[in-house]
Amino acid sequence: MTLSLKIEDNAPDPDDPDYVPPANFSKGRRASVSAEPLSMEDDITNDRVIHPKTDEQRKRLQVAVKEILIFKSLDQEQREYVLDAMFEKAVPAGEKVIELGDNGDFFYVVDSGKLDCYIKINGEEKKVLTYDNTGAFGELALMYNTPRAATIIATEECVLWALDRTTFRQLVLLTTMKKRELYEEFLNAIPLLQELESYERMNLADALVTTQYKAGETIIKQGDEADSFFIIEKGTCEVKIKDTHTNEEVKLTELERGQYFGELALIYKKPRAASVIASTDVSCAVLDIGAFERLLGPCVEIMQRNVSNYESKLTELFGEQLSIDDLRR
Ligand code: 1OR
Repeated sequence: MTLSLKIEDNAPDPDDPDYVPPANFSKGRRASVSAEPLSMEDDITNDRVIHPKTDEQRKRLQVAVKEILIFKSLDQEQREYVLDAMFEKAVPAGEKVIELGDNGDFFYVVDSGKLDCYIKINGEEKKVLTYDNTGAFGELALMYNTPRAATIIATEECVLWALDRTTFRQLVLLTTMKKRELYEEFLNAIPLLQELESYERMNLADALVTTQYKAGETIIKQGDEADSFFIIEKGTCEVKIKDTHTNEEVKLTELERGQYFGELALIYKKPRAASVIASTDVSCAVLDIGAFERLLGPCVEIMQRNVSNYESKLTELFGEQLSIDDLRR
C-alpha cells in the first residue's frame, strides 16, 4: 500500500523565539527529544509499523478509537495504517503510564479501566480529570515536542492501546495541528468558551466540523429533533419563531460571527425552539451532541443563564409572558 502523503516535520520549535507554547503547558526545560526525520518524500511503507492482532483485538480496538477526536480527520487508508501500528498494553493498578516532565514516546487510547490525570499547579500535584473506560491521552508531548504536561496513573487494572511517536507524527500530527491552528484564534475570541481551559479548547477544535450553508437555507427548524450545536464562523443568520396565534414566522434576532445557536434543545433534550436561517452564505463550526456533552459541560451554566434573555425578548415581541417551552408546541 502506498500512501500519497508528503509530510514535513513542521511542529513548532520551543527554542524558536516566536514559539508560543499552548497555555497550561508544563514550563519545564525542553525535553531532549530529537525530531524524527519526517520529511517523507519516500513511500512511508518503508518504516511501516505493524502489530498483528486477532479478530477479537481488532474489534476491541475499533470500538476504543471510535470516539477519539484526533482520529476522526484521518481517511480510511490512514486509519488502517494507524490501527495496524497500535498495540495492546496491559497496565496494573497503580502504574504511572506517563510521568510529568518525561519525554513523549507513545500516544494512548483507553480500552478499559480507570486512570487519573494530575498536573502541577504552584508546585502542588492536582488531579484534573479521570479517564473512565474511554478517552485518549499523551498527544501533547508528541505534537509539540515538549515534556509530558501531566502524570497519568492507572487507579485500577487497565487495558490501553499504544501508538508509537513516529506513526503518530506521520499520520495524526499534520491533520490535527492544522485543525487546531485553524480554530485556535476563533475559539479564543468567543466569550462563552472562556470558561474552558485552553487544553479543553484544543479538544473542542478537534471535534468541530466546518459546514457551509447558502443564503436562505434553513439550518435548524423549529420543532425538529436536535443533534448538533453551531458556532458561526462567517456570515449572519436570522432566528425566527412561529407566532403561536397567527402561525406566522417572526424574526427574533440576528446572529453573527462568534455567536452560537442550537444549544437549548441539546441542554434540555427538547425539540428545537426556533428556526435559524442563513441570511447570507454562512459557515458554521458544528459540534455533534456527544461532543457537545463531553466538551462543553463547563459552559452549560452560561448558556442556561441566557434563556432568560431569550424569554424577555419573546415577551417584548409578543407582549405576553412566554416561555421557551411555549414555542415547542
Ligand atoms: P502529554 O503528552 O503532555 C500527559 O502527556 C497527557 O495528559 C497530555 O499529553 C494530555 O493528553 C493529558 N493539561 C495538560 N495535559 C492534560 C490535561 C490538562 N488533561 C489531560 N491531559 N489539563 C489542563 C489543566 C490546567 C486538564 C484539562 C481538563
